[in-house]
Amino acid sequence: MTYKNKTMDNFKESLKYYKKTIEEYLLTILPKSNDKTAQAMCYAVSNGGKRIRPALVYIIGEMFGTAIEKLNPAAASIELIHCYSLVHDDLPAMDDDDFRRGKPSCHKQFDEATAILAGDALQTLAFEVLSEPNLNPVDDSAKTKMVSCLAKASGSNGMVLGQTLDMESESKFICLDSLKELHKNKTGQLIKASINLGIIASDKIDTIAKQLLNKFADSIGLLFQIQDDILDVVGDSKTLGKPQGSDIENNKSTFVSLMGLEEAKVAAQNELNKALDCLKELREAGLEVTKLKNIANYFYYREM
Ligand code: GRG
Repeated sequence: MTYKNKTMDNFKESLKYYKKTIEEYLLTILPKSNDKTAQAMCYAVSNGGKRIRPALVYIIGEMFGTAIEKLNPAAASIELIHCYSLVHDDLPAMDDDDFRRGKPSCHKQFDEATAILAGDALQTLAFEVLSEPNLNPVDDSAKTKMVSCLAKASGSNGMVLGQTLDMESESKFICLDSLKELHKNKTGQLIKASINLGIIASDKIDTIAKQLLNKFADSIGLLFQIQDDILDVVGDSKTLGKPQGSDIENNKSTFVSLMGLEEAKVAAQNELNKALDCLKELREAGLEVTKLKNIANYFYYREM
């Protein structure tokens, strides 16, 4: 068995556990009512995502011995923001996608107005989960830091900025630096926030470790996006849950369109190496980083 297969098989078991954990928790906080928006919210969250952002929160928490109850609200909040962003991203006014995760996108299953409302309500639910004393057991100072971290990462200087830059760049040539800036915000900010939410939920993490974890987050965020662009060219539509080649069809600048496939693969490998270098330093400082190493490799080797 190759290193790739062995690593992926072992790590997929951990991912399954994190996925089950977050999905069970999400069921406890999603609305139970029968109105259309509530149903659309449940549909958008329960349609089979990989849950890699919650996994990052759990992995960081585990590294520092933090109880799962302290991590669940943070893990849920980031997944709720991610799901809202996908619902809105699929709308006709944005990316206009009929399918998400292999199933009709939210506005196709329901209707546009309901999908907009469901996205809005998923976003507010994320902040409710973080701020509600009955739901989030961390102390008030940590709650405030979590709300601030998530708001900044998802707002007009974070993911929304990334989406704005993406819309502005449609059918235009943009340079590699602009593309990196776009994805640092659109994809990278939530990945980084996942790590920082795990850090906030955990006690006694020194500044050097925080800096290294943030550097690691920057590299895996970029790696995730480069791999996404590579998969759009070499992936298989059934596995991806969306039509392969959609970026090219939509005339998007991607790492592959700007660098070519082979160079994009090299760039992905470089980001993986940078991420692994951060982990080496963390390991030398006495931290157990195996799962972070595995998730970085998972981002590199993923097929969906
Ligand atoms: C609408 C404000 C707003 C933002 C949308 C994240 C985003 C911004 C759009 C998603 C479009 C996209 C395909 C981005 C590329 C990388 C990415 C975030 C892929 C989807 O994330 P996964 O692979 O999805 O973690 P699953 O389905 O596993 O949850």
